[in-house]
Amino acid sequence: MKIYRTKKGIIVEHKNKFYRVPETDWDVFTNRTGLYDLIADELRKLDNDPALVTIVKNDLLSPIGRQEVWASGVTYMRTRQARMDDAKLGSAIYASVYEAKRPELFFKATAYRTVGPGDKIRIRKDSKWNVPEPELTLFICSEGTIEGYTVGNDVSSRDIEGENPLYLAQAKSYDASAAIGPCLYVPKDSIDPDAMIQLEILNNDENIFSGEISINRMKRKHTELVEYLMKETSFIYGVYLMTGTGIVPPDQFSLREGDEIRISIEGIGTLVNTVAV
Ligand code: DO4
Ligand code: MG
Repeated sequence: MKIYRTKKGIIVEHKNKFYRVPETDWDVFTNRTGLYDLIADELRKLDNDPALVTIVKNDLLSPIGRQEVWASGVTYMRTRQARMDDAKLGSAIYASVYEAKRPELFFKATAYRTVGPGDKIRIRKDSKWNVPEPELTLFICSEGTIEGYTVGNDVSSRDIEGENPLYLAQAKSYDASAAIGPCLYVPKDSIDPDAMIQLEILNNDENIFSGEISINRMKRKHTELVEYLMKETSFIYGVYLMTGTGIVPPDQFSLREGDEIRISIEGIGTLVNTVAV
């Protein structure tokens, strides 16, 4: 099932039918253990309304309430190598964190710094090398269980991080640096372990980069990332966790104002954003 946050309320798509749910608070509706079964049961009392498709098409908001967005780093071999190449002060930390028991986890964005489908994401004015990072993003409820998934974009400044890894927070966290959407995907069981992530970047409707990777290329298990995230930190509304990128554009590529970024993950859908400065 897919849960959409829209300007006209919360809409659930389940088995090709659309339902408007009475609950209006996103966090109350989503932050529950066993979410799929709870919602499937609630839908039995509601009527399918095919007209809701129009709202889902035209009035989508980012699927976030009061949650924080966190992110994982260096979880794919491809990004381990790219970051080792970029690192001006030495590449050892990236090799070591890729192998280490403890994963790299970092705070990415508050809800108000996170944009949704069709919105503009931003690149920093003080950076010359900016890239999208298309990432499977977990939704974890406050009890610590993975209840759903969305598509995430961990927009990053490669030159700022490459200059000094202690600049990571500046390379990663600024206004409109994170995008998630188009929905919260809540499958009955876990997401297909072979699901593909696809990235396409367009400029004036012309494709300027595309890449793809399967989520099965990730070095770590989702539960392992969640275990570390929740060790000493509570998330009273639940939390989003981006799981790292395995698609890295070539070194000469940098995002420009007006570029359109399309990220698709099988089962979830496509997140589309344009770039602003
Ligand atoms: O180590 C820095 C961040 C890595 C990251 O964002 C990623 O691997 O996706
Ligand atoms: Mg990332």
